Amino acid sequence: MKKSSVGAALRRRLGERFVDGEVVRRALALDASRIPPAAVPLGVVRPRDARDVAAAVRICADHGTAIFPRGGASGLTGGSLVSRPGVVMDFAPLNRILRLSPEDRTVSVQAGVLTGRLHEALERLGFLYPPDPASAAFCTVGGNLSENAGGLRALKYGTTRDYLLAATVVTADGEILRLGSDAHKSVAGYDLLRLLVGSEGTLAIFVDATLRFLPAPKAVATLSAVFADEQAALEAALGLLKEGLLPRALEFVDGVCAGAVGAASGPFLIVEFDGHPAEVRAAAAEARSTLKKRDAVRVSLARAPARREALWEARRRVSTALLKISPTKAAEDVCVPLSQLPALYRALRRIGRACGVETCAYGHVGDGNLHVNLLPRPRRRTDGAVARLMKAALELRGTITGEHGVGVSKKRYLPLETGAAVLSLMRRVKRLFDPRGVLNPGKIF
Ligand code: LAC
Ligand code: ZN
Repeated sequence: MKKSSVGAALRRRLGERFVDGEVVRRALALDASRIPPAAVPLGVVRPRDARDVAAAVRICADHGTAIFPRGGASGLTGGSLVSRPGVVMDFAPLNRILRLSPEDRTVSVQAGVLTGRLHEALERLGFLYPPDPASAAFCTVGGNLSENAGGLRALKYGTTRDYLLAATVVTADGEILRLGSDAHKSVAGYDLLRLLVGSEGTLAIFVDATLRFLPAPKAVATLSAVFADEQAALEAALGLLKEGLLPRALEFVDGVCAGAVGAASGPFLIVEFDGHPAEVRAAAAEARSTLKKRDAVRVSLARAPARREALWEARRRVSTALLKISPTKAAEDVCVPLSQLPALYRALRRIGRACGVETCAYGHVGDGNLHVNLLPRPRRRTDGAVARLMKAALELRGTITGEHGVGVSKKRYLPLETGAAVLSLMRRVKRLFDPRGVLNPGKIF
């Protein structure tokens, strides 16, 4: 079959669920990474169900045409970027919550459901779906699964992977598979489901998923603590964990990032506890005294929901607010063992000075995960500084990415972390799942 006929074949099979107007094609070539797309896609598939996904994949595979699955496109490493000519598969129409079972503590959702909508649906019934990426208002469950999204509550509750029980996926040859089971535990054979989680759309496409959830905690308390300098804030964060406290969120925002969102006059921590009211009260009191002992300039307890919301809203906004300061910023996502966080922050400052780049950082310090941003002056590049940062994270026994994935932007650093033998095994897994290389090509490798 000729390449030029792929659009016609998709149109024949999908009718109006295949669109190829220029405005749509151009808009859907991009994602939040702001990496320039390599091509404008030749069309966009808007599937109605798993059969549409499978049919479109089969047609594309027969033509050797690349497919770029797309959820909220909020990824920061180019996961849904159109990185060569091909077709975008837009999951926006697959946005239904299919089944919510309080008895089973499970919910089945289509891949295009917004994570924030899932939160709301469960909260209304007194439940909690813990994974909470900062982009929850506009990212999707399918995207979260593809990237194994972490977010603001991973310290206590883990990441997206820990809540997935089963999924319907479409393979590279257009087969529809059901992986996992609705039971909360299963060790039946290889855990293919979790191999797909975080595989960035390169092994198979998530169409729907069954997730487990928890009862909502009865109480939540949120503290913010402002510090005179960043090292003091990081040491205080580690101090809380050393005391044996387990906040559900332990977030750090340095002075530059705090200024960008107008939240505080210096670096600050957000510490949030949940659980039984008495337990939460005790933990918050202990955290408050630890923070004060560890040089916090000011500690406040956000009691009113509006105050808590304002704090979290500012925190969620850091990434986009930094774009206003530096539209060409590099947004990195290194993660190190907890004990190495202060060393990582020192390395970051050193790298910034050596490379003449302004640096700042914020993020999930309870997980050792810093979102380092490099803010170059106009027309200056950040590559040298990024390479040094990756090396520093690896030397500190960490990883090049804690939650944003490799995508396009970290490909060149992946071999430094894995080594040749592990990378070669990963490539063989990719070939086994996708011999023709049509699923989200140009990502990870
Ligand atoms: C955050 C995103 C960038 O935590 O991961 O804000
Ligand atoms: Zn994050």
